[in-house]
Amino acid sequence: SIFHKVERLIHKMNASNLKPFTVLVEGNIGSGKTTFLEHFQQFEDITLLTEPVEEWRNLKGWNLLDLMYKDPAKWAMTFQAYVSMTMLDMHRRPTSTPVKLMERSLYSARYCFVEHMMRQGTLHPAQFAVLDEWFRFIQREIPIEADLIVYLKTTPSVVHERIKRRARSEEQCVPLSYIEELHKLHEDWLVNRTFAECPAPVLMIDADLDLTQITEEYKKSEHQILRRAV
Ligand code: DGT
Repeated sequence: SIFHKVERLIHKMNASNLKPFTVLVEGNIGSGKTTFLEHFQQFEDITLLTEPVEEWRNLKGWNLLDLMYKDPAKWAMTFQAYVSMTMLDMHRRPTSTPVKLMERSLYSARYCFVEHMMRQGTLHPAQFAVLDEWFRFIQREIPIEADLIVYLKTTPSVVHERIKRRARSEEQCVPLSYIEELHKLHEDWLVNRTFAECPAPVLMIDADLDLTQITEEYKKSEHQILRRAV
């Protein structure tokens, strides 16, 4: 009936005006962020936003991820500029569900990846300054919601093995030392809180377990993520 149609429309409008409970899923390369998101596919109250890696691998035919790994000094700036844009797009994307689950964020791009490239000297200090100003500007001017961070904590050697096994072509020459550095930056940001602002409470999950056991571990976080959905 027309009444039900109007009611449904009003419900939809209300839902789109409400801010969803926003969860950022963070963790080292290969820590299982995608698998974690897939686990929550079964719940209809959750919108899943997986990381736009495919967009990074194909921008008008250009594979920015590959260019960045092959010649970081030349391409890091371009790559990070595009990562920021695609991340901001995800942060801003409206959702009609009460919960929004996002793979990574502008924060890990800045506090882990850009931070590492700056410390390594891969980014020139002037390039770093531009990216950092963009980050500060966005933080100041655009509301970025974050209510909970799920940190998939791993041991560097464990994820290094996984990365080799999954054999994403661009990542074939990723050394263990790089994974260790990224691990330290995640820890400093989310656990030790030494250099960067942490935008939400952190729920830590042991993500070293292999696929057959990890579901149990994931289930432990369902309560915290879904209680906002009712
Ligand atoms: P998962 O599901 O935990 O295995 O996650 P991955 O490994 O598919 O996703 P992620 O974000 O850890 O790594 C994506 C690739 O992009 C990886 O080769 C690292 C590279 N990368 C370089 N700079 C950035 C950045 O600023 N942000 C992100 N997310 N990735 C970056």
